[in-house]
Amino acid sequence: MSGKIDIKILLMGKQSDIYIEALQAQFNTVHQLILEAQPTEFLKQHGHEFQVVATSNSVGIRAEVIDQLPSLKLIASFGVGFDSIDVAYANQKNIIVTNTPNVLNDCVADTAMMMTYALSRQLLQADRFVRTGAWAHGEYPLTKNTARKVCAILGMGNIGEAIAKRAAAADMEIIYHNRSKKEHVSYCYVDTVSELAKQADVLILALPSTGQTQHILNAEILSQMKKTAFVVNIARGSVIDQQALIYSLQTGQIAGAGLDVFEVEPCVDSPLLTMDQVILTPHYASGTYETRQAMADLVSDNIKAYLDGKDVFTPVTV
Ligand code: 8YV
Repeated sequence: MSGKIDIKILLMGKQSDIYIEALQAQFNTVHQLILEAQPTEFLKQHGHEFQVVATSNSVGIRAEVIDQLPSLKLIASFGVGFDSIDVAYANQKNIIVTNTPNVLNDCVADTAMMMTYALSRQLLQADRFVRTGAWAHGEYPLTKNTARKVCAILGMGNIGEAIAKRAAAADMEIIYHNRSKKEHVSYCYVDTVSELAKQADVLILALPSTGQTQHILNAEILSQMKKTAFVVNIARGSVIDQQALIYSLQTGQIAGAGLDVFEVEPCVDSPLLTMDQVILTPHYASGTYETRQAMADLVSDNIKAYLDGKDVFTPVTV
């Protein structure tokens, strides 16, 4: 007796060890589709054997694949974002979809603040200044405060709130824009994205990727920002027009950017790579052992709840 739950789970795409091991610790069979030499043929022959799919926001699952899984009842995803999952199609077929919200709020908010501090204080440039020996020839130029600067948050969901809490502790002035004003938060609501961007010293994007948020930060809005302002994106690459952002950085329309997410990932070839005033991280905002373990555990908990006939913990509907 292994003590594991007797179920066959189909795992989509390439996933991290921490996620695979968490599933394997709980469930008897975790079948990794990526290990199949002929995945399409495999799905044709065995697709009907799976009631549960595990995936992630980076891999997702589209309608065409859902159609190859006629017994599918649950899609459990690792990640808060679900833009890569055909949720509407799944829901229409009475397939439950779950994500992993909240357990990653602290980590993602920390990343946004880390970038805010690092941009204002030119952390990476100052580090290079010491390493290259430039310090021997004089002092590092002065940098900027974060305290008493305007932290403008676009998207006041759970992650936006976690960022605001940290920015408030850093003595920043917080303003935000969201689809609707949040009655339970006391920060100053700004009616339009354009007004938010104009007032920002740091503009932090913390909103989901949807049809409505695609390129919400575009050339026109970037051109209205302060020349001293920074843009921080811990949301999705799609929410910024990356070409327009590159242009605004090249022409000094804004002072710098901290980007954890990109229009095309992995980001391996872009003018951004050689810009000194830009901080680039590899979509790792939720990437700590603790948070990724909590995300993996929440995927397992959702699967177990479904198998026990209970309500799943974190369902997604559109
Ligand atoms: C990913 C993320 O989960 O949660 C999200 O939506 O973007 C990240 O936390 C992570 O990259 C694993 O896919």
